[in-house]
Amino acid sequence: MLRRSLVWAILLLGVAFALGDGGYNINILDPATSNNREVSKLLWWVMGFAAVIFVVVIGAMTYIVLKFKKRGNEVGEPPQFHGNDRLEITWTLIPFLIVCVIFGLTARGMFEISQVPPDAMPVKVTAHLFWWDFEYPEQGIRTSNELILPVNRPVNFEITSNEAGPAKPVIHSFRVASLAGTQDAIPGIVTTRWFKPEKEGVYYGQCAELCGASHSNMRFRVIVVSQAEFDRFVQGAKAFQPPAPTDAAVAKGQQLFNAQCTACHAINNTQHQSKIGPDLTFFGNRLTLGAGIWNNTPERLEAWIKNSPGMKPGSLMPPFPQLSAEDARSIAAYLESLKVEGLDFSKLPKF
Ligand code: HEC
Ligand SMILES: [Cu+2]
Repeated sequence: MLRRSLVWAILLLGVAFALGDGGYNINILDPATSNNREVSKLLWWVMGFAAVIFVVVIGAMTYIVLKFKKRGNEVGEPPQFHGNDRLEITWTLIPFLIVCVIFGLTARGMFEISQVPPDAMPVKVTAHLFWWDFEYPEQGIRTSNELILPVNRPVNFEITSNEAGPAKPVIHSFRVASLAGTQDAIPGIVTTRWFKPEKEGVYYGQCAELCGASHSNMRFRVIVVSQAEFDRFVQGAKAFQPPAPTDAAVAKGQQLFNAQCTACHAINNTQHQSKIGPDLTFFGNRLTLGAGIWNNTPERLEAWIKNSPGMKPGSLMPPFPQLSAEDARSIAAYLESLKVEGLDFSKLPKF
């Protein structure tokens, strides 16, 4: 019985590992920024020392056990001795030197990481229950849950936590395994962190501070694209106009959206600019839904519109049971039609 449950547990764990990251390679040992390279270098140094110490200690133990084991006809206690200055000084000095080397490497890494390049592009990160807001002061645009960045340009993040609605803000933490370590988002305080992404791709981000019922569902993506693609995205976002619907269902969706949803959601260049909920400008280009937890499909979106807290525990978006299935479908169709043509992030590699 026990053995069988063990086998099942191991099997399930294996399956969870195989499926769990949804194709993402969430790994600090595969850094895509100079900062993370510093950190993983340090990790390798410490691992190297640990490996040497392991071999020396286990080797010495094995040697002593074999050399001093009881031989056939020996009786009584073996000869006792006390103290060995040379040995004691050696085993104090070596660890001391190792700690000095690790200290030096750490200090150097911390210094490198703390130097913000002067040409860094500022991005304001605001963590909310349970989603992420990104503002680009230089470009004058805003995105939510998907942060689009140009490759090879340093970015300086100003990170905080706030709620525009009635809920009280709590502490969250900004983390993208391959790009940056963990930086807390604290209400009333702005913390900073910078990095320079070096590889185009979609990176997996996750809140790293227990913040409530949907902490584990508080994810995001960092989408790193070429400078040309980024410029196209900024142009598209600034000039964005919700297309005038030609389809009757989409027109109905737009009307319902403007009546029911714009108290909390903004779309660029319309009079709807609330920041209580995520920005939905060109939602049709989005890869994900619900702060990075599902792929963005019309079916999921429809279900989300009807009952967001039912899909994501603690979601501060109210359910809309009064909307008929058809109404929800037309709102979903309207949101999916909000698109900048020619932008497609779905083909980028995942990290
Ligand atoms: C009271 C404020 C409020 C209203 C009204 C509201 N929402 Fe939301 N909405 C939110 C919040 C808050 C979230 C983020 C929830 C989360 O991910 O935890 C959200 C998330 C979303 C998302 C997911 C965005 C993303 O980046 O993944 C969509 C789509 C959405 N809302 C559509 C709608 C539609 C359509 C309506 C109208 C039928 C609506 N919302 C009404 C507050 C609101
Ligand atoms: Cu959080």
